[in-house]
Amino acid sequence: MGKLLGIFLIAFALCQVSHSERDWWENGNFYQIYPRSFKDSNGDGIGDLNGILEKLDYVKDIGMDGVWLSPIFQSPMADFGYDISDYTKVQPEYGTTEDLESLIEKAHSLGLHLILDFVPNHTSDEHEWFQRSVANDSYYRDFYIWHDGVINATTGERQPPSNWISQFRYSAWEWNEQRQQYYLHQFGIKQPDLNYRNPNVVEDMKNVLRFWLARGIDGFRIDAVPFLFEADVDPTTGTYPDEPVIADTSSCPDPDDWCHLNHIYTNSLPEIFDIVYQWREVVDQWKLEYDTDTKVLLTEAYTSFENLMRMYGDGVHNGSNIPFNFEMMADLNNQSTASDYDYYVRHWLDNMPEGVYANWVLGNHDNPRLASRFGAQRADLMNIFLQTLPGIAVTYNGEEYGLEDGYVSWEDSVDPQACNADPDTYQKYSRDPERTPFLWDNTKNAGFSTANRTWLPVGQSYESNNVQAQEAAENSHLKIFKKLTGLRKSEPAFSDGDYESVVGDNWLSYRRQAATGDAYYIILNIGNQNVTLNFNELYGYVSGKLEVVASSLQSGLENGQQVDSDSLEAKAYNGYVLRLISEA
Ligand SMILES: *[C@@H]1O[C@H](CO)[C@@H](O)[C@H](O)[C@H]1NC(C)=O
Ligand SMILES: *[C@@H]1O[C@H](CO)[C@@H](O)[C@H](O)[C@H]1NC(C)=O
Ligand SMILES: *[C@@H]1O[C@H](CO)[C@@H](O)[C@H](O)[C@H]1NC(C)=O
Ligand SMILES: *[C@@H]1O[C@H](CO)[C@@H](O)[C@H](O)[C@H]1NC(C)=O
Ligand SMILES: *[C@@H]1O[C@H](CO)[C@@H](O)[C@H](O)[C@H]1NC(C)=O
Ligand SMILES: *[C@@H]1O[C@H](CO)[C@@H](O)[C@H](O)[C@H]1NC(C)=O
Ligand SMILES: CC(=O)N[C@H]1CO[C@H](CO)[C@@H](O)[C@@H]1O
Repeated sequence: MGKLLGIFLIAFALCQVSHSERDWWENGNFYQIYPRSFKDSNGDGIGDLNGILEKLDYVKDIGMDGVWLSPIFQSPMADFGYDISDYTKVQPEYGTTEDLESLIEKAHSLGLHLILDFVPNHTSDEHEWFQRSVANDSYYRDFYIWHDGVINATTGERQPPSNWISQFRYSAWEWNEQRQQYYLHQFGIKQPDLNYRNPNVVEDMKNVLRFWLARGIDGFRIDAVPFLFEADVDPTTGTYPDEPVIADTSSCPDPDDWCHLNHIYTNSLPEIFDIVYQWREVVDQWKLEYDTDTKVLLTEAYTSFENLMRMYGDGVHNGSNIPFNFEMMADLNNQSTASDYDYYVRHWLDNMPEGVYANWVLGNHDNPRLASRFGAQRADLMNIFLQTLPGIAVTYNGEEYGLEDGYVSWEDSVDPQACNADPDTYQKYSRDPERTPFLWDNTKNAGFSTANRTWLPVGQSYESNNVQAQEAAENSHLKIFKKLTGLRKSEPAFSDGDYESVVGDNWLSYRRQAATGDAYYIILNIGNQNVTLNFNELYGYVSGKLEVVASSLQSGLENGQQVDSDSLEAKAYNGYVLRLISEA
């Protein structure tokens, strides 16, 4: 009796601590909505903000805490909204600022937090700032990176100030007739780079953050952080330093390709950290001043692991709350082994600084959907993995119900990366398949839109497999997902527990155990063979029965069912979440 009471008291005390100190985003579930494809409310074939508003209950229902929207700002759409012409206006096809305000209000009424995509690496050339900079308007003159160019000693002709190449091929410098100077564009010609060495640019971009904070937004997902700074003019030469050609040009022989150069002067410069720390100060300051919920920063940076860790903060300054962890998305594939899975979990957990949260991203709008990358049989396994790791889980819309990539013909392709290729090769480059419309139900266009033509085709059959059907089914990918997000909310083992793993040939098992002693056991059979596992051997002291808490759709097991801990059959491609039942 005395012993039991003691355990109860300890458990109670720990629960109190963990629940009162847990901020909304810590160990939270984040959902990426691709607004063009989520839900169309006005029948023009393009998803919009009011469509998202209609479906926000669904987002809440699947267990999300935060939602980030891919760009919705005013844009000529040369790059689907990554080319912004006004940071403080909503692109009309998505709605109005008032629609966004209604969406924020509805999100807050549901306890959801809404995050906007912030694209600071460049503006559109149609942005008023650029127009004024071209006109040599004094305040805007140095908002972008301008240079006279250099005179070629041999030809006597003017040429760009350095050999820098755009990500979209060819020189990153474009001559402007009106201003009679070159401007820098690390991406498209229509996307001039802002000059972050100009304090007015830094301040005006902070004002963009404040503009949306004042409208209640809960944070920002910051795009392309490594591209924010380039080396400054070399005072001895008066021009910019050339970047060296890569050592082994056989991997990228074309001198017009971005990959041909080693980007030591245009990528991941040390200055990028300071600007992220400054943005964090802006959002932290806002919270203090207006006593709001915590505002968060999510950062997108394809850079070195060391740089990602530094993005969190440098011990003096805090930085990104969630420096996106793309390691698994980039490096796990159909051939990965169980030890690869385990490696990427430990790599982050073991190296992140004190007092921060890990985060895991398995999919986004730039990569094939999980069910297509790892096989539909592994759709639940990947979600079990994501939802049972310590830290923050980020889900790309559709992955929760095992959505696969849609088919998009050459004629229907719209992604510039696909259109720059040809009918034979476009599928290798196209990101359209992972951007096809959401499958809500079995009505016209899967309930996405009433239009006769949608911006991308629906892309797959949806008559029997859609959100509504999965909600009605006795079991489904969606129901499994909801079970998992529910566990994260209710069980300290998932919100606070440690990670202890055992790696087999083609299976990974780990235990999540809270300080209270509550534990869950996960098995991921990644391989194509059934295996029988003995928990008593794997975890030493376990013996008795295990209860199935959740498992892949095709496992043949029901939640609540009991299995023997000394001979558990884990089927090929299946994932399992189990709990030990004490012996009676
Ligand atoms: C000068 O122009 C020639 C001819 O276009 C070119 O081959 C050479 O690389 C240029 N020199 C420099 C220093 O860029
Ligand atoms: C832009 O303004 C600066 C400073 O007033 C001046 O030196 C320069 O000649 C102007 N350029 C053009 C193209 O008008
Ligand atoms: C950084 O964040 C930690 C944890 O929230 C906090 O205690 C600390 O005061 C912050 N530091 C700064 C410089 O804001
Ligand atoms: C991955 O493996 C699964 C299972 O073997 C298979 O169904 C799927 O087609 C594979 N996917 C890819 C992209 O290779
Ligand atoms: C859609 O197509 C149907 C049948 O061709 C036509 O009657 C209807 O007017 C069209 N609707 C729109 C919005 O174009
Ligand atoms: C795994 O076991 C199931 C039955 O439990 C069986 O249908 C299936 O063929 C087995 N798979 C392999 C690869 O042996
Ligand atoms: C990482 C990255 O490249 N982010 C965006 C920066 O801007 C370009 C051009 O608009 C986009 O294509 C990228 O997605």
